[in-house]
Amino acid sequence: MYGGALLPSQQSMQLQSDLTISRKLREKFIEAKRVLALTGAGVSAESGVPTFRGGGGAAVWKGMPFDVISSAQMVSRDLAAVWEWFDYRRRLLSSLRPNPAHLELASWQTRFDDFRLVTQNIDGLHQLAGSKSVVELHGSICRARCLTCHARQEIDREGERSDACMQCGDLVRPDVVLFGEMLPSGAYEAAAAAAENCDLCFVIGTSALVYPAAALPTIARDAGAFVCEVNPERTPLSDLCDEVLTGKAGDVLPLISASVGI
Ligand code: BJW
Ligand code: ZN
Repeated sequence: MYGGALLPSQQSMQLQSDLTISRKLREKFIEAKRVLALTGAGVSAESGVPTFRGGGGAAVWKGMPFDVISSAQMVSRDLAAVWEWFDYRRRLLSSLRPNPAHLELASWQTRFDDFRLVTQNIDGLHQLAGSKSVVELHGSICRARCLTCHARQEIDREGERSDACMQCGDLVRPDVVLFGEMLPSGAYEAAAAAAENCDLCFVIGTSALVYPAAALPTIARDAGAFVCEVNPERTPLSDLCDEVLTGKAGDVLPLISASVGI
């Protein structure tokens, strides 16, 4: 049992910050059976992973906007440059650790009957925090994929990687979803099914600009779920959400749990 019963007089709960968790969200959090959390780059920001957009600008690598270097066209045109960009980021990641937001989400997987964590992040920090069965919509920076036979191979976070496929010897590319590419087979379908079936949906640390991931909260809302956004900034989804918690994920997610006494 979770010690989360609400007292009738409690309409909402003011926590040790300006943040107020509504009574409705607390009730949903206690009662929900099927919960979906969609995460984006903001959830890893407090671990030191740069976001793509925000602060009035977008990520740039050697003068190239990230949507140019992280594009399908660039894989065809200059695979070496694409690898240089991903190798740089993988090395940067090797010293970074999960933050309280990743850890809180990992603890939620045992709290609900059915908890689905769907991430747009490729950094593997959810898994390092202990989350299992994470749906990775945009792939992983810790895998490579063969250009010819599509076989996947793991890349050591800290070590060297091979340029060649272990199955057929052809060149490999990062196993990530670049602009204009399809999502991995089954990943979006699994995420959309979770959105259609959830009682409660959290949208955490995403600008909600990239599709089809950005469509998931709308699917959940249309199917009757309570949708809660956690982000220091407003996004195009804010207006459709039942609750918007303005703040950093590493502060807000532990406060949600604390508001129901766990
Ligand atoms: C905090 C915080 C803290 C800060 N706590 N929060 C429909 C309409 C229009 C276009 C399309 C459409 N459907 C498809 C498209 C095309 C395209 C698309 O969406 N384009 C839009 C940009 C217009 N989509 C695609 O191409 C997708 N493929 C596809 O649809 O296939 C079908 C198809 C194929 C061919 C033709 C047509 C259709 C694939 C998208 C792949 C995205 N890939 C990237 C790069 C991955 C590799 C790499 O890492 O380099 O994935 S792009 C980049 O954006 C990355 C992210 O996963 C993704 C989302 O970004 P995210 O996570 O939201 O991060 P930010 O930086 O944008 O936001 C951070 C947020 O955190 C901010 O809100 C901050 O406020 C917040 N924050 N600190 C909480 N502490
Ligand atoms: Zn191969």
